[in-house]
Amino acid sequence: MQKKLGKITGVKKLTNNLSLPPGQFLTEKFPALTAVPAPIIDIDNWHLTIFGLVDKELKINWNQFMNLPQVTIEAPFHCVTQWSNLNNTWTGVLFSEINKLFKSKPKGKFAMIHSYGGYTTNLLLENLQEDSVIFAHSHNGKSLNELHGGPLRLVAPKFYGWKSAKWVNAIEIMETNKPGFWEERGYHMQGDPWNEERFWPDIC
Ligand SMILES: Nc1nc2c(c(=O)[nH]1)N[C@H]1C(S)=C(S)[C@@H](COP(=O)(O)O)O[C@H]1N2
Ligand SMILES: [Mo]
Repeated sequence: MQKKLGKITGVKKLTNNLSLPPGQFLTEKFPALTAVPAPIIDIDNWHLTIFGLVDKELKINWNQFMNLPQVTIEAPFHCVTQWSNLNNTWTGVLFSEINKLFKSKPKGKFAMIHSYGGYTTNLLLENLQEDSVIFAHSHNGKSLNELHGGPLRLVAPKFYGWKSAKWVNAIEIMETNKPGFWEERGYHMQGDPWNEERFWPDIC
């Protein structure tokens, strides 16, 4: 794996790192959770594809990704199963940076994140564009291991952990908001921990 990094542009700190959303408890642990076994990914064939409602489909390989401007963010992580870990740093490329490489069509308001192995999760495009949303290859200064989503995962710290898709391989820009893997099984379409958006409103 080539480890040449693009220019590191600084450390961002999220506000409210030090408080816990309602119904969460604090842990120092970071359990690895996966709905399906971790996929085996060959870095030489790895791609991040942006498709759907875009002017032109974009396919980035590992070296191209690593040469994009890099940042480290400090962010909390809140799992819907109620554990929160507040002290994490993630290094990688902000979605807003990747967004400079393609143009979504005006009707494209939603995104589906697709992972190697078949996992999916949906987010509003405007939420992906927030400056806390990072495609991370490192956690607390070390390369992500395969259980935590290596080589690359999404981290969307303002949402419950299931939105932070591990092993990402594509971003689909969509006109309508479609449910991903857990959203189809009853998890909330938005997943804001500060509003306790855990499950579909009618089954809470
Ligand atoms: N591809 C994929 N990404 C995933 C999951 C998964 O099952 N598959 N689980 C999600 C859930 S529910 C959580 S809480 C976080 C956990 O991240 P971790 O395993 O690194 O702790 O990953 C999320 N991303
Ligand atoms: Mo989770």
